[in-house]
Amino acid sequence: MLLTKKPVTLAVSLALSTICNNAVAQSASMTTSSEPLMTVVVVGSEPADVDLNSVTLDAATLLPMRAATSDTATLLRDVPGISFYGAGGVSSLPVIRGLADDRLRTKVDGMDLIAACPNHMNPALSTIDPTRVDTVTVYAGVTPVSVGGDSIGGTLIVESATPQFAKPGKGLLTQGEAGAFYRSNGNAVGANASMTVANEKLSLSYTGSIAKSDNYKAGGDFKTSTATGRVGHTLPLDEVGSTAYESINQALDLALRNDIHLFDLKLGYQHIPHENFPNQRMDMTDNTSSQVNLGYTGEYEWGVLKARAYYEKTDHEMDFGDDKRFWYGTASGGNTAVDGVPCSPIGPACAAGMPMDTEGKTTGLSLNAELPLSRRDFLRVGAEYQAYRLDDWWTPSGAMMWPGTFWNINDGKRDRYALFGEWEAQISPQWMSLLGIRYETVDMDTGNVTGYAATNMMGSNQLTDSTNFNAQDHSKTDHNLDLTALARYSPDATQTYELGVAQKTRSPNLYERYTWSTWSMAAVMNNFVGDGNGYVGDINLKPEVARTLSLAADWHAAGEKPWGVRVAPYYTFVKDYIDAACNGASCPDGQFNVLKYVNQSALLYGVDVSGHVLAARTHGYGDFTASGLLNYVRGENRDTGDNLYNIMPLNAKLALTQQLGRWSNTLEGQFVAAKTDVSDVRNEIETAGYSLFNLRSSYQWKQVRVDVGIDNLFDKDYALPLGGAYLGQGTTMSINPPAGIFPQWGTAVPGMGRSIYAGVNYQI
Ligand SMILES: [Cu+2]
Repeated sequence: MLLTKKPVTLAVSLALSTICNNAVAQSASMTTSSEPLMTVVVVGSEPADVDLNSVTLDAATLLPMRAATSDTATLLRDVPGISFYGAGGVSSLPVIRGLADDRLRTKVDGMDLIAACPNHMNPALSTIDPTRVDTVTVYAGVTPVSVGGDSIGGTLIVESATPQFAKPGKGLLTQGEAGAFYRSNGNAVGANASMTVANEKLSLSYTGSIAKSDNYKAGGDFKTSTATGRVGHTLPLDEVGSTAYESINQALDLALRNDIHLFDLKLGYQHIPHENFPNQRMDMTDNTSSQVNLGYTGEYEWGVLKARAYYEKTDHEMDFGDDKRFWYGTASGGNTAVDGVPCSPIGPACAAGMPMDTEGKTTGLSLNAELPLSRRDFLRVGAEYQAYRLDDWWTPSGAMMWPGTFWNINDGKRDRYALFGEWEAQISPQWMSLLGIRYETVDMDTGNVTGYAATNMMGSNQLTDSTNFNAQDHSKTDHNLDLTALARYSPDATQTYELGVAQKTRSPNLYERYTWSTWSMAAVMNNFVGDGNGYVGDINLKPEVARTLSLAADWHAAGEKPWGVRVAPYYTFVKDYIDAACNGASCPDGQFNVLKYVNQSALLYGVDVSGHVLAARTHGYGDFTASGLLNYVRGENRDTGDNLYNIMPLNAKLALTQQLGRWSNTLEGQFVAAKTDVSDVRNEIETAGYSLFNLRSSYQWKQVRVDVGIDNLFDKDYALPLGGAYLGQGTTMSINPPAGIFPQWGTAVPGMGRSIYAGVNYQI
């Protein structure tokens, strides 16, 4: 942890803990006889310094959420300043203070992983199952350069459990756990197991999990107006199409400890047989991620040395899932006529398949040292290298998509070389400072491309576009400089103030620079944000440079009755923010259009407020803690005056938690304002305000833990503010559907209706 030796902010973690229905008081009893499995949050301790620019969720906080979600990103749902772009069931994209996706740095067990898909269906957090996550640290404010790089927003650090070893003289350590869950909405089921065998020097662990779900149902009276069928049966009218998924994760961890040295080798393999996307024109029909991750930590007299080498390979396939194989409704062949009939041969009612393949390879090396220079000064220095290779090709499939293979990205290359230095000083008992500088070179290139055919048939412009693209020099080198300065003042045990300024830089990704086809059918397949539009890249895009001012103040109790309040305003100006502009002569309202990526300038500002208070301490009914969160963010394009896309409207959460011995019960309310500040250029859909209520309970008895809950207690029908456009049913290749056939097509994606869940976890 930076700036503090305490792993967790008391105030924030307590607020989170109570909202997350964490049995705070129990966490101390959940450590094992070997080395601690989880960080302990102790109620009533008074940290002299409070780390305001980061939040850490420990294993005890994360455990109750396993029953409620299979989507690792949503483990962050109670962290101030966080929201989510909706995507597939295990692939949501976290947003920190209005910035998401590649604008955030995400490290999974020290690996910088990159989504290898023109829709970013396989982002870094989707490569690890929630049941394997041991801690998550979120840097929402000014991010130290030692955990940043090639990003302009915050950083997410996700770690699986640290290796366990037997205690000296205690013989072999064997431990493990098994868990299972069921969620009523979508009939989601899952299970996980882990097993560790270790002596004092060697530790071997296996972790496996599976999670699967059918389509979920929306709340209330939501009905799709046309029951476009899926292969074999009609899609029920209250189902949200293309929301089913299945994910299987396995990992083998080997660790070797000798004196001051620790080596850890993690081998991971993920298989997603299918994951459908309600806001994309394609579904993931197969995805594998293979990972080899070797780490070294040495604790020397002069400091700590860490080294890491990793390799990750993604093989990704897309096509139309079952819900996207039929036409929208009766006008184009008819659902009624084909219901129950397999979509073969391809006829007037059925869409041809459109296979799309992506292969991504990431190789990374990092070396860094943490050096205590004196009792006052602490230095971190490091070097990082990351090489990324990407191929994205679409094989012929009939209709207009033939006779050859369409090369969307051919032999894409994106290499990063980084160096950083960071100096932390405890100037006085009250004052701390952090100064950092980071330099990165980003080298990008790609080969020549071809369309399906070397013609411009039916206005596709494939030949013209590819000829223009191939005539240009594709290689680009960016020199990026990040700077951070942070000061923290803690005048006494009840208050802390933090001020941070930073410059952060992100180079465009391969899709932003190198997608080349203006053909609407191809452009709509290049879309990270699920807004229904098509996107075209620009080789000459410049890196985004963000300058941020971030403040935070924390007041908390020093006495018997715990309470805490944290207020954190921020202001970020982004030079050369990569936004979108109309690609053609005009982009009419009320329909999807082809857009191109352009550098413009953007402004984001807002405030996160969080707090908690021990409301009552009763005899017989336990302790009652109230906690709350409020997030406000505003995003503006300063060149056009337009609003930025997918900015979460004002939202708040209030929770009341009862802690009674081994029982913990939480009633939570979530309140979201209407989204009316929408992006004009993208024809972003407005969404109505809504309130959701959730109930959660947990009970821990010896090694058994049970979590039950009801999400969306009143079965509210609501639209996801950041869920994008609903493209989950019917054929999706045409940029705009025939008018009037399927009114739900292109509206906002409905949120999940009531879901009752239960999970059990047994520790061996
Ligand atoms: Cu994909």
